[in-house]
Amino acid sequence: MRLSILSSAFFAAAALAETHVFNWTTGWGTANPDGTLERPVITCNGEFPWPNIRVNKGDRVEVYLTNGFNNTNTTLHFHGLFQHGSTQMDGPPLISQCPIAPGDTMLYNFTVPDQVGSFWYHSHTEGQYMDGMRGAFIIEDPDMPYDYDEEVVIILSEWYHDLVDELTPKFMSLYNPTGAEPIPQNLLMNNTRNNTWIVEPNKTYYVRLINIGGFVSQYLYMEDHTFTVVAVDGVYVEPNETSMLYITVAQRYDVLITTKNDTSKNYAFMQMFDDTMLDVIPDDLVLNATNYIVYDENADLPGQYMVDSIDDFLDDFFLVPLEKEELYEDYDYQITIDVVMNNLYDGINYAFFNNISYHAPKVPTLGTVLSAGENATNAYIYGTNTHTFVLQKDEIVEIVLNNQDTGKHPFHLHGHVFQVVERGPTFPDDAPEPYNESAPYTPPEYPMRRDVLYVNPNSYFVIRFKADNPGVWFFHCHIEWHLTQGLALTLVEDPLGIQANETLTDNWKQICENVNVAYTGNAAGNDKDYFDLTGQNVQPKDLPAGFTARGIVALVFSCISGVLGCVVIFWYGMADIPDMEKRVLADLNIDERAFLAAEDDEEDASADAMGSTINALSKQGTTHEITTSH
Ligand SMILES: *[C@@H]1O[C@H](CO)[C@@H](O)[C@H](O)[C@H]1NC(C)=O
Ligand SMILES: *[C@@H]1O[C@H](CO)[C@@H](O)[C@H](O)[C@H]1NC(C)=O
Ligand SMILES: *[C@@H]1O[C@H](CO)[C@@H](O)[C@H](O)[C@H]1NC(C)=O
Ligand SMILES: *[C@@H]1O[C@H](CO)[C@@H](O)[C@H](O)[C@H]1NC(C)=O
Ligand SMILES: *[C@@H]1O[C@H](CO)[C@@H](O)[C@H](O)[C@H]1NC(C)=O
Ligand SMILES: *[C@@H]1O[C@H](CO)[C@@H](O)[C@H](O)[C@H]1NC(C)=O
Ligand SMILES: *[C@@H]1O[C@H](CO)[C@@H](O)[C@H](O)[C@H]1NC(C)=O
Ligand SMILES: *[C@@H]1O[C@H](CO)[C@@H](O)[C@H](O)[C@H]1NC(C)=O
Ligand SMILES: *[C@@H]1O[C@H](CO)[C@@H](O)[C@H](O)[C@H]1NC(C)=O
Ligand SMILES: *[C@@H]1O[C@H](CO)[C@@H](O)[C@H](O)[C@H]1NC(C)=O
Ligand SMILES: *[C@@H]1O[C@H](CO)[C@@H](O)[C@H](O)[C@H]1NC(C)=O
Ligand SMILES: *[C@@H]1O[C@H](CO)[C@@H](O)[C@H](O)[C@H]1NC(C)=O
Ligand SMILES: [Cu+2]
Repeated sequence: MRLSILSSAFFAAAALAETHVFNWTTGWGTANPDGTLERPVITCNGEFPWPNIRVNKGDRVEVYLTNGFNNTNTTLHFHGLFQHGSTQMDGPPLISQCPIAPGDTMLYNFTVPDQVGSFWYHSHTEGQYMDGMRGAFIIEDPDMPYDYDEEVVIILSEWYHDLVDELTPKFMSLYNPTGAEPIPQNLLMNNTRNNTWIVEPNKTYYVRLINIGGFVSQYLYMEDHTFTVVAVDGVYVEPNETSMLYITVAQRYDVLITTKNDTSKNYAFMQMFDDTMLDVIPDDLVLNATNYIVYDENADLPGQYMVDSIDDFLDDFFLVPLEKEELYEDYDYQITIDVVMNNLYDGINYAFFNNISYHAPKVPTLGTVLSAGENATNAYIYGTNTHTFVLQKDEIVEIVLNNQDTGKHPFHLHGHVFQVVERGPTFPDDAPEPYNESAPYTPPEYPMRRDVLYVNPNSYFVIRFKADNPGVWFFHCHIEWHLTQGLALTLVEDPLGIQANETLTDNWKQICENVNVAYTGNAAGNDKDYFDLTGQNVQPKDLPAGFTARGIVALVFSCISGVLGCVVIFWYGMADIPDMEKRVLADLNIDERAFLAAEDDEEDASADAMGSTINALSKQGTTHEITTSH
């Protein structure tokens, strides 16, 4: 009797599990989401925006993704999914798959057995998602713990007028030595400005807020309504009511919003840029975007709603998961990484974990895992610039992240949600504080869990997770600009477990062959000797000794103001380096003859202007002595 009940329940569940097939081809079209400029956007089967997807827990998803671009590779990542046993479907190029070449089709085939809630999908290639290749991915819960009347998805993002392909070369340039990120033109809600949400009175809405942006965090607040947070990043939490949310890119907040009984008035739903993340704030940038909660379409629309302070946003650190998971008391393996932004030999500003800026290997890291046999447990074979850590099956891993940068960064771990053990407050620029493990501290009993967590400026966070999901998982800043700068590392979790349980599909291998990328061998593509990394991809060399990042800034200042020509600046301590001038010019790929000619013509003018550069620099606190040459 008992057996038959069990088996019919089993068959009922199996019968209900559906397979959803999507046949998507990328391409270009035009759209005008912010109402101010029609521009090229990435389309899905010729349509923009990309669809929001909805499946049930336990379903299978099969996405045939055809690269319809003629001149660029692509890939697709399903953000927040664990991909148990299917790390090859996770999406990041040269980590868990090869880039999909133009004209080629990859089948993303996976199930969603053990997760519910608000997720999203996006291209994981070259910032493509900021041009529109992204959408919501919702997994319905048959056992939803909260009551509500209706469900609504709201996607949020920033929007640029220029294409990523135009912005990236300007961003990753000698002439942008401080790594200033491009400034977006607008904030969008549901891919539009001034979004109208028509509500019914006296109803509770389950609202999935998903930030599908690539750079800026947003504050969210509503006129005379409150959010009750019930889930973050696919993890239910004890309800927490707040009037203000702070949502970084890639984060999700599921909230309950109860509408009023009275329908006579409409209300504002505000999005506000976290303008501390912007290097400059153009005069015409609308920092506060007004959207509408509409009860009566014939009534007036509200103007901007102002608040006294944005400081009282809900601090996600204090949320308590509904499903209690005790703090992992101790860790087995600790990874400590310092976030640094700095210039290399080519003058470009890169981002680093410790002294490593991520550069992709020649063989996708998963290919190395699956071809290396027993040597897959040795991190060395994955190459220097993939910054790979090998994790043992089921060990408790702690990541300590010290932010030596003055900005906030939202970090994302693929394949897991992690416990948030500690997050430091903002510290001043001149006194950053790393994590001090021996300082007395009582961590939360049931720490918050999520898959994207921001770190405060000049501060730190500490997270823990159990290495119970064999796979190759990327850990990176979700600001696309910073990922381009290399703010990423690779976790190879239980490599022998991956070998035991995962077989590459023929399609996966074909994708590699069609783009001419080997899928066996070490990071350098050597499949004879896994310990010979000759020819691996590495980051540019360091700046010459004595030459500082600030020196690059000063040099570029003097080079880009055309009147001046190029003037070489000698820093204190640099004057006695032989051929400094030649080396710096060569290092920065500046044509020496042009430089010398300009220098002769402009020497006097330069000296004056140099003075002001020096003043500007000394105002910024440099202690170096600066003199011009000759
Ligand atoms: C996907 O669509 C393309 C173009 O419409 C078609 O040629 C292809 O057969 C379809 N593939 C699948 C698996 O349905
Ligand atoms: C949104 O409203 C602003 C003024 O509040 C207006 O300037 C703008 O044109 C509107 N945009 C759209 C897309 O309707
Ligand atoms: C490639 O696609 C772009 C954008 O659609 C188009 O402008 C360009 O002409 C195409 N190039 C070729 C060689 O087809
Ligand atoms: C596509 O990826 C391959 C392999 O990484 C690379 O060699 C090629 O340059 C890429 N194509 C483009 C257009 O970026
Ligand atoms: C997707 O994967 C499942 C499990 O491996 C397999 O049975 C199914 O045939 C795959 N789908 C396609 C279209 O290959
Ligand atoms: C946002 O768009 C989705 C469809 O993509 C729609 O279901 C939802 O109601 C919209 N929400 C608002 C607030 O406009
Ligand atoms: C609000 O809804 C509840 C039931 O959901 C109902 O009992 C109540 O009368 C409604 N109030 C108004 C003012 O519509
Ligand atoms: C609407 O009315 C119901 C009862 O009629 C009450 O319980 C509820 O609190 C009211 N809602 C609001 C937002 O005032
Ligand atoms: C934006 O909103 C904030 C908070 O309500 C307010 O202090 C600020 O003045 C607003 N800025 C503009 C330009 O309206
Ligand atoms: C709600 O959030 C606040 C911090 O914003 C925190 O102090 C409080 O403990 C939280 N309560 C619950 C039940 O999560
Ligand atoms: C692992 O590396 C060692 C040392 O290079 C080599 O002797 C051995 O054959 C390798 N094992 C496999 C399975 O490739
Ligand atoms: C392989 O997967 C099965 C089922 O998910 C699991 O029970 C087993 O432990 C895995 N084996 C390894 C070596 O990870
Ligand atoms: Cu970042």
